[in-house]
Amino acid sequence: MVANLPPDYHAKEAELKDAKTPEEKIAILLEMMAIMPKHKGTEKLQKELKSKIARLKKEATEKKVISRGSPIPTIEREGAGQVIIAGPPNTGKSTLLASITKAKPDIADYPFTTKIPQPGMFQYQDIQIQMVDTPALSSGISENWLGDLLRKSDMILMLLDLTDDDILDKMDETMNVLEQFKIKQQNTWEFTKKILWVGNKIDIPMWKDIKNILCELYPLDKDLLTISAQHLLNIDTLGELIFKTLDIIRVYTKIPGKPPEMKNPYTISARSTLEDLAKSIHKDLVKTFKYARLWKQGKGNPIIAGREYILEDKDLVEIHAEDMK
Ligand SMILES: Nc1nc2c(ncn2[C@@H]2O[C@H](COP(=O)(O)OP(=O)(O)O)[C@@H](O)[C@H]2O)c(=O)[nH]1
Ligand SMILES: [Mg+2]
Repeated sequence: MVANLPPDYHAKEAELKDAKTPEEKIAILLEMMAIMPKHKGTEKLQKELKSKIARLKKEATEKKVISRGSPIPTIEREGAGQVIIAGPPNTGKSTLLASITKAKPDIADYPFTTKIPQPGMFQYQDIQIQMVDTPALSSGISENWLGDLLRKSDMILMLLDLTDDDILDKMDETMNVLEQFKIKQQNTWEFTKKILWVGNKIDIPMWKDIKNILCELYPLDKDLLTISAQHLLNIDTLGELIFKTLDIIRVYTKIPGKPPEMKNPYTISARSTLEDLAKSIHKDLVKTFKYARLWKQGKGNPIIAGREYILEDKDLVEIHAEDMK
């Protein structure tokens, strides 16, 4: 029996007795780990809890193969792209969604607050990007639908907590789940999805030390954007990097003889041609397309461009089509 454990800890212990599923038990045990003071006197207890969690995770994974019937959450894609905010527990995923969109997810200082995915729209300059908050990536707890959601998305925003002493364990676990979901190849740093790596909570000074520890083991040095979701630090850069990672461009259009439509640009994959643009405007336009007058951003005179012309961000396009009558 360890003396001097905080009352919260004992409350969780009581909760644990009532928990039924391995998932519930793991969530409570992780909370107990978080609450427990970390010193010599609690080392044995920490070990016990860790091995209990490991056992339950194994049990949960085995059970998952046969459990069926619960509704599978899916999120319909909206806007210029779908970005899934993923990561270990308590890294600030829900805080980020609440900070940059109008969505109101639950936020709490204990793990596994978020149980189902929740979308919100992020306004980046003149386009809207869909951000989806998700439950933590955790082996034994993460369900297959989360893997589906990640694989179907346009990109993953992997949010890490740069104030977490256990960041290496969390990364290890995250990598395992990504492998299980077939998003990461085993023993390589290769992913089948575009991932933007983001370190959160840089309003707390210790972040630099933890970032160094992280970068010693993972090739993230140049690729890790550091932010504070709570204090809105580096959010402009986050927007730019999301836009860049989505690998899309904006194209404004105008109808001959009318002023340009500069409010609602089309968003299409980078390196798309005028023909691709025509396709996304209307299927008939692909057949009737003759040429386009095209203005480069900041240049006064239009150029005349054909189907194969490769578009760039912020091009303004006036399509001329054959009369089908
Ligand atoms: N200091 C600090 N705390 C944060 C920041 N972002 C989130 N948190 C806190 O971290 C805890 C977990 O946040 P939450 O958004 O629920 O994390 P999630 O489990 O990843 O969704 C909460 O207590 C938040 O207030 C941040 O930028 N700075
Ligand atoms: Mg959450």
